[in-house]
Amino acid sequence: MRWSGRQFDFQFPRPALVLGILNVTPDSFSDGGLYLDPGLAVERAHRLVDEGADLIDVGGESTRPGAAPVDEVEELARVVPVVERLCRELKVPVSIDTRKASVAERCLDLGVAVVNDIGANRGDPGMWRIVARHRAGYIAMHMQGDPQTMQTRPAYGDVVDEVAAFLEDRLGKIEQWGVTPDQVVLDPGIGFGKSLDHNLALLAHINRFRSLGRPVLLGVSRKSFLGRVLGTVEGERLPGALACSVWAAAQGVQLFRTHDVAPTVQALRTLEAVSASLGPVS
Ligand code: HH2
Repeated sequence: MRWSGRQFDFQFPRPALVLGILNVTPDSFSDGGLYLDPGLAVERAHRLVDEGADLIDVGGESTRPGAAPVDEVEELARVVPVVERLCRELKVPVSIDTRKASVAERCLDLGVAVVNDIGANRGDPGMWRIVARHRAGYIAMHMQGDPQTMQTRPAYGDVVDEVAAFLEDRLGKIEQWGVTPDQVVLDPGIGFGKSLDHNLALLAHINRFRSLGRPVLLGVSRKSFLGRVLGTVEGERLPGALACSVWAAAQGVQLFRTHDVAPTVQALRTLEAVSASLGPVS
């Protein structure tokens, strides 16, 4: 299997890929307000690459539960100065975390390689047309509802079946708009319209998503469900996130989106070293 787009071509099997998170927002749940200054944001991205990030995922709109929506002008004002520099300076591909086709298009014009679309359940195919035209990578994530309301009363019959069926359906629709499967990564959207039990069930059955034939991405970094499992506050969720990531990597998940690049890379490389020794002992 491969994941390829305009400036990148990742062939699997290979060591798991790590996306370093860079939120240039005032209100992201973890790093909100830290990187509003483009200079600090660029510096942070360089640090994440030094720590082993394979891609940098830039976001200009928080999608934490209850976050206020941001208009296109504001989102562009936040991301463009940072994306412009990162596309020139970084050796790794840059991804833009946006639900807006217009923001994706502007960033693709600046050299971004991947669109991370947490709103893959949109009715508007404009995003897919743009991704197809630029031959960009595309991350399609499942979300029930929208960030304003998604945690009010998330409900499913069977969460694993429904999320898998949704992602399969998206894959088909995306293809109809000219995006080829090798451009696409699928993400069950941990924490997006899901209760604690829904998140745990998705993690427990994460290997189910591999049967869709595309690489799978997991985003658990610092999320509140970890706090509910352990009673930990936002700054203390790294061990829980690493446990989930190692579990998922052992089930075959290939991409991890994280604020904590160095520890995540170390955990994944350790797992991979152990896995490489499976088989008869000499
Ligand atoms: N989670 C967040 C944002 N974007 N994209 C994908 N593909 N998968 C995820 O799980 C995911 C995502 C939420 O985390 P964060 O960016 O840290 O927070 P905020 O939305 O508040 O900026």
